[in-house]
Amino acid sequence: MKPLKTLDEFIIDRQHDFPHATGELSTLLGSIKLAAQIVNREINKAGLADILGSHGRTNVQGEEQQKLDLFANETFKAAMEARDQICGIASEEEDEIVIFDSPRSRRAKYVVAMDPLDGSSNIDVNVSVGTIFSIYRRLSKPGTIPILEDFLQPGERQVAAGYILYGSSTMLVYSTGNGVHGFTYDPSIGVFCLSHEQIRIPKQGKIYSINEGNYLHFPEGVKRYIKYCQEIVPEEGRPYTSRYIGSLVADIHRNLLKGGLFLYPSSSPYPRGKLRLLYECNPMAFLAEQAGGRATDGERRILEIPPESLHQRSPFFAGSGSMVKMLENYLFSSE
Ligand code: P6P
Repeated sequence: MKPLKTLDEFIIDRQHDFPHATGELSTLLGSIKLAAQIVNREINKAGLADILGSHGRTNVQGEEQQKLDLFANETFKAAMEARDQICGIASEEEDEIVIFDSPRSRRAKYVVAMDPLDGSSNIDVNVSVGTIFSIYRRLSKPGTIPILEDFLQPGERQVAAGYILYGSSTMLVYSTGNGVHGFTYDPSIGVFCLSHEQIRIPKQGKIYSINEGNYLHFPEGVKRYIKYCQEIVPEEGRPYTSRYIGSLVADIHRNLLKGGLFLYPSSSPYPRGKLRLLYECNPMAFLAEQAGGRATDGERRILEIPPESLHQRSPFFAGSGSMVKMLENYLFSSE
């Protein structure tokens, strides 16, 4: 039997990878783990408790807020604020940055961008949903309150990023820049156990993930790539398989493990793409690259895009390196 290692033990082990680590990042990851356990419990009983359905308000995205969206947002905020390791948060559910103004929080050196419950429209039909988080060192001086610029950093400056997938089992997957590691939650003992150490995405996959309902709106290069995936070329493993859950964390997680390419292009409904740069594209791009894959907006490496606003959107293509390369050939070719 493989030795059992919990998330806490792994974080402490890996903390020694950072000679100057003072434990703050480890404590912050611990608060995210705690919030994930609480949100997981609510999601698992959502079908029973009166917590399903819309809250009757819309968020800054103009999307109807589900009750669990707000529960998850408040839970992650409270858990992270309590540990005094971050001075503020940007959240999909918050119009502006949330400042933690206690003397201890002001001294904290990290900020977090998060999507507290991504894919929440799937909750009512029991499809996997997820939490996505992205951690940066603040640029402003400790001892002051955070400023917008602390959050508008390119993704390559992330200190850590990860997601929690509330699926058939609940998993926490994260990277601090030394590979991607996955932990599966055992609710009977209340711990996340190391189950996927050093996740590496296959260089070439046979899965493409895209909402083909928007096909008519896609850029020509994307349309040609989709046709490439569908061509019958058995010696190259084509046609590929189309797999699209409509929940970013679930689609990315499957492709990380099996290989594949996730595509959310710009389209007329979403001229700059649908996915948000700060708390969806950047953390997922960080993980894809840390697992040996790639992530682009079709022109630039996602992690190099300089953010201009908290909730800006971006076209997003991420996954197996060879598949991203093939897509780029179609995006850059003119015929
Ligand atoms: P569409 C969920 O609403 C989400 O933000 C992501 O989780 C998911 O990848 C995407 O939108 C799905 O969008 O337009 O295909 O329903």
